[in-house]
Amino acid sequence: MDPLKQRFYEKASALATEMKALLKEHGNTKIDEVTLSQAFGGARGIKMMIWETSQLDANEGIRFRGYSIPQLKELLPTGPDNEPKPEGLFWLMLVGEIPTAEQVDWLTDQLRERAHVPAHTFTMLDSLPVDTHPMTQFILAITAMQTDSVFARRYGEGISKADYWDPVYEDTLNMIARLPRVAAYIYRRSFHDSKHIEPDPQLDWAANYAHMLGIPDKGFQSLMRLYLTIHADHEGGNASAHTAHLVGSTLSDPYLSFAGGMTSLAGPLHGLANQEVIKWIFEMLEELGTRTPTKEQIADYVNKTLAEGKVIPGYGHAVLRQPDPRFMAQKRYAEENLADSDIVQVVWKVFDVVPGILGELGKVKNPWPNVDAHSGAILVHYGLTEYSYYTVLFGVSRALGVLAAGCWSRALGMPLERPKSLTTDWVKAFLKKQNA
Ligand code: HAX
Repeated sequence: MDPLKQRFYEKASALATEMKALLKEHGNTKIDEVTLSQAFGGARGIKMMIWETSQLDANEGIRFRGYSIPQLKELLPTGPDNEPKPEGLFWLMLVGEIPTAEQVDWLTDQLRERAHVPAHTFTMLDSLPVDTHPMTQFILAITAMQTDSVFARRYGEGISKADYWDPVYEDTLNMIARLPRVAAYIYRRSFHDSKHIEPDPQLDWAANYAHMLGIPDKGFQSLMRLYLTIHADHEGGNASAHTAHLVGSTLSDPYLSFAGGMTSLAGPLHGLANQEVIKWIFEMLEELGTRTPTKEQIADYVNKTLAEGKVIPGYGHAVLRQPDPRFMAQKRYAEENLADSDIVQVVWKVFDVVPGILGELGKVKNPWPNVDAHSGAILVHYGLTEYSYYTVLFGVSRALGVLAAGCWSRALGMPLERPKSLTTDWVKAFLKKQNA
């Protein structure tokens, strides 16, 4: 057994035993109450799922296995540039331990060895209209690779429940290894006349993805290490993670459950917001006829967007109530590396203007920027201007979290997810009875 798999098995076996004892003793303990507003309002805040890899605090933001993003920057093994390698975060999320540089190097090698994408995936992609949205291509490519699912094969052969975690681990590593290749292929066929770039075996996972996208700048490799780390996980309740979790609970294999998660990420209220932000900024600059708008001009444009009944993309969050630390991490990166960029400065001015305006509306619970408010401007700076591609980058990163969490779900024997739905008539009858 490989060293990561061995460690995961030890950790998961211990927690599975602990979980059984905990449920035996405290299984009927109430941890929440549900209001009608929550039932009608997108299940906000209801505690109903176990997700080991990360947890979100409304004010502090995300913590991966207890570590904040600034702590990860200090603790995780880095590339030559001082940005953490996402492989290290995956290790941390999977086994709850900060890996050594040697362990991360081992994982990078593993991913390199497992990176072969079945040829029919590319044939399938090439059969699609070239202007198919990159997220649609990404979802189809993940689904096409499902032919290689070790879990699906072993389930078909008849596997014991106790062993589900093993082929799920194999699918997880294989998929993480393959996604950059597939994602880069989609980018090059969509925007660079299918001039594909072979992987570079000298590079780590994130830098190799940057290389295959065709942006040779070392700064872009560095950005990709940061980007693919900070987008990896945001506890279990967000739409993409929750969808992957739900689909996986049916014992659909990791390819299908991850593809399901990506269909959620492709929505504009979720991951697609990263393309919407830069689209909104470009449209604003075009309408104003300048690349250096004043704060007053931006405020007028924000008010116009709101008056048209639209949301300001990149602002607001279902859980967070402070500027997203993932936004702040990107701002820190931009301040250190590209403070002179026009487009980055527009993002910072938008940050100065929007929270005040949204706050004055009185209904927006969180007027602060989320992760998607900053990423596009940095990508534009490095020449990745085709914003319809941005959510694919997010998806490659999100694989690290939801697939690690999927390993835990199968190792802990999590059952089919099946919450209860109600009709409005049921609610009315319930209230009538209450008030009788
Ligand atoms: N601009 C304008 N209005 C906003 C707003 C924004 N950025 N954020 C929230 N509101 C509005 C809501 O539309 C809602 O209005 P109505 O009552 O008229 O329907 C009201 O404020 C209350 O909403 P909320 O409780 O503060 O926010 P929700 O939990 O319902 O929604 C969203 C959270 C992220 C969906 C929301 O803030 C939004 O639409 N933001 C813009 C899109 C965006 O940036 N999405 C990415 C979020 C992060 C993420 O998942 N990234 O992948």
